[in-house]
Amino acid sequence: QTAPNQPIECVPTIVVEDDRTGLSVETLKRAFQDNLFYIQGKFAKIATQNDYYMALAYTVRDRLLRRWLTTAETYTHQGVRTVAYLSAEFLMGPHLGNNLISLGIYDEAKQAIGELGLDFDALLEQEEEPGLGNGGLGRLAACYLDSMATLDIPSIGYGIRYEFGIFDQDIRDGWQFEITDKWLRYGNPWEIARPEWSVEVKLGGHTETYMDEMTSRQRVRWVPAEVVMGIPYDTPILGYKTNTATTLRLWSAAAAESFDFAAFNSGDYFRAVLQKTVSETLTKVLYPNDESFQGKKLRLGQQIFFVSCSLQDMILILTRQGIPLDQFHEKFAIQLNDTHPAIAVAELMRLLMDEHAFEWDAAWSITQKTLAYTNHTLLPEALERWGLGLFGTLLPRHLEIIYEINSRFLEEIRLKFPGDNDRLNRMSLIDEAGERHVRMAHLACVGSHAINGVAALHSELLKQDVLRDFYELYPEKFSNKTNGVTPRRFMVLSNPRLTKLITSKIGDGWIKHLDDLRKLEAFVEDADFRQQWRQIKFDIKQDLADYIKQANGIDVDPASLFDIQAKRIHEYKRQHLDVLHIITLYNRIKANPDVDITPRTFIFGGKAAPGYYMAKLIIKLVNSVADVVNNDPDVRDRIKVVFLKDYNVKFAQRVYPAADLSEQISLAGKEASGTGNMKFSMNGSLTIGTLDGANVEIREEVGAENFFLFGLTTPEVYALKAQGYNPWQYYNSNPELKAAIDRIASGGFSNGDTNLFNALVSTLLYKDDYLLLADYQSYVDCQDGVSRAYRDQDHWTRLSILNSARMGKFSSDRSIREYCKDIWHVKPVAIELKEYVQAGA
Ligand code: B1H
Repeated sequence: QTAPNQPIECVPTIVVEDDRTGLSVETLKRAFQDNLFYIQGKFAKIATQNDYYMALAYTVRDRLLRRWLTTAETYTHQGVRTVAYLSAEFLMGPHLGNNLISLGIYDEAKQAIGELGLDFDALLEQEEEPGLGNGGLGRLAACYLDSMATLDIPSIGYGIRYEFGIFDQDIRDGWQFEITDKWLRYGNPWEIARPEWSVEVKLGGHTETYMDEMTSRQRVRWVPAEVVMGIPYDTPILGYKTNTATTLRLWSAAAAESFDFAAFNSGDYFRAVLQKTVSETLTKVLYPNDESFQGKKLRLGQQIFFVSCSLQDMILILTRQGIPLDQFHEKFAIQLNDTHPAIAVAELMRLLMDEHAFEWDAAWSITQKTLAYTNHTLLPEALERWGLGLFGTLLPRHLEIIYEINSRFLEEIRLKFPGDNDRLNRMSLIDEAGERHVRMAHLACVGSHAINGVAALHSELLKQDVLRDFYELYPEKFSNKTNGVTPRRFMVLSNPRLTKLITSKIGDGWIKHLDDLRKLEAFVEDADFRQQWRQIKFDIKQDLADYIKQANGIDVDPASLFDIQAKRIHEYKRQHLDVLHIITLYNRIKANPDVDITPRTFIFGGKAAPGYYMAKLIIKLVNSVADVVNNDPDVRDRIKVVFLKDYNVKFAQRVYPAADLSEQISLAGKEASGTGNMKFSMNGSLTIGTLDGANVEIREEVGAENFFLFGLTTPEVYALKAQGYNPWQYYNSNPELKAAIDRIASGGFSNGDTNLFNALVSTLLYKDDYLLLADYQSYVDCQDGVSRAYRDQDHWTRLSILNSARMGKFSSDRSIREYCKDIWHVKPVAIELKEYVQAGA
């Protein structure tokens, strides 16, 4: 080391870390200041919070570029087998915190920012999250990208770069109010546009046959009415403590430069330029309807757009690597995230045949070997079916191909089930009843080699019910892949305090091997450990209470039981059953103000589809009940009701760790899996739930004695409906139920207005498709058990610890390993970082 004050001679012995790669606190500080100056172009004295956020984001991005580029280069050189995950939604949540954790520099960055006199948490909070999804399905895609990168699985996520993601939710006078999500307003530091890799997508027009001179065969040419350009935007997906950084490639629509110059030539320059906005409309906005199908032409346009872009991109990748196209299925395993990308079956056929001169049989073999389909719902209203008129207008060539697939497919069924015409009608890709439709789930089943559901129960119901005919024809295609969630985001990032405690006891191996959480069971009898666990939960609840005070102006007691239902608002999820329980407690208090009640805070969060009236009315009901209950002196603060507005990923990360009780109360047989159920439980929440979706497996893992079960089973639901369900019977014979419904109907939460909730009340009394009334008593009894259990805090803490300890199965790493082994046959590829070349060397 050179002594101070001495002149430095020739070669300095102090090696300065590179400002774009160094990981020490000092270097991070310098890099941050550099970026503020050179990227944001600001002196600190006029920099905004967003400038600071951007400076930090670029500092982090710089540090993952080496891994990202090296990963891409390695995959290209080695021509590795790659998973292509096709999804109309990727609900990524904020990137900054997650990348800091994956890089292993969270604490260093926090210190650096702190030493610069800035509030690190406020900078993280500043990030506008990319809300490019509705709920569970989109978030699952994001968790799977995290796990694939963490497990070093060569993979690429393909989707749509919506200019407006899921709307922001405001609550005004108790009603949901939608605000456009301008997430790109201040720029997105995580993406890199790659306009040089743009592709073109055709829409509309007609087809014609022609004689191919080269092969002397008849071929088909599609003459489109419109061509749209797809521009890829790439976002790095860094795995946790690994060198692998894969890519999320999202397509943005733009006008094709080369097209429709007829307008230019005719001198109508203005109209030609205006035409551009039509193309750009395609990726403007995410459809906000979770689990309800709307046959909109623009939506079908979005689907073909991102699917065609992605498939063409894969062909280009193959070409660049010098791999012949007949090996497409060896290079790529494509997973279809529900039927939203199912048009890939026809589009891959079209690309191979019309654009690359493959014959039908060869193209079909490649298509089937490449594609696999995940079903995410049993709800009939969510199944995609496109009217033939609309479909043929937008995709004339695809419709021809689908007809051809169908005629060959029906022939196959005729051979296997001679004379079974009903079966033919049920299975046809075309629904002939009424206006004719293309059935996208059937297309996906026929065109894929693998079909899976997302939880054990759901996969069974698929085989017995919705896809029964397909199961009978192709039993070997079916399997279950129970969903999982990433513990990096939903434990390490969102619950640092619990993470630290867990790691202090069992080391940090659990973050990559979640089964290791079982080691916590050894500490359940350690009173000191339980005390620390309880204290952490309390502190987190206190933080949420502070937030609620500031956001909703409601005082809540962190010692009360935090009972949370956070998810999309949907009748089948039964938020209003939760409300009936609250009203029941309220009625008990009104009947006897001194009744002994375990103090509870009921917290709701979730968005309703803008056109889903009943869901919006449920939000209004929650807020109306909150107004009455929270302000009634008889209640004496023993129960509180809170609706947290604008529930999104960022907010969810704050909510899961604060729950004592997680509400998973869908009608049995309706929730395909659920993933919030897993996130709550991992963070030490207990669950009250039905035997639905992944609840079944969660209960198996944590033990029946550690799970609050209620309600009808799926077979009981079927039986009750078959026998003729009559909600009045429950209403008339159950005084507490009747009183709860009557209080709503009589205007008890609407200042005497008996009209406001009429739609809700009469739906319950006259239809009740989701059997709230049938499950009511069982639910309330179970909740009474919850209240008793919570009174023994030490016992409750044991259950809480056991819930976390036994959640290993629900890591998305486990799910991805199963997909890799059973469906994709893709193996990990280690990424080796080469040494940087020293400057001047
Ligand atoms: C799920 C959807 C969904 N299932 C259509 N289906 C959509 C369907 O915009 N659309 O048209 C959007 C979303 N989402 C959810 O998937 C299930 O309800 C959950 O139970 C499941 O956990 C999740 C992930 O598998």
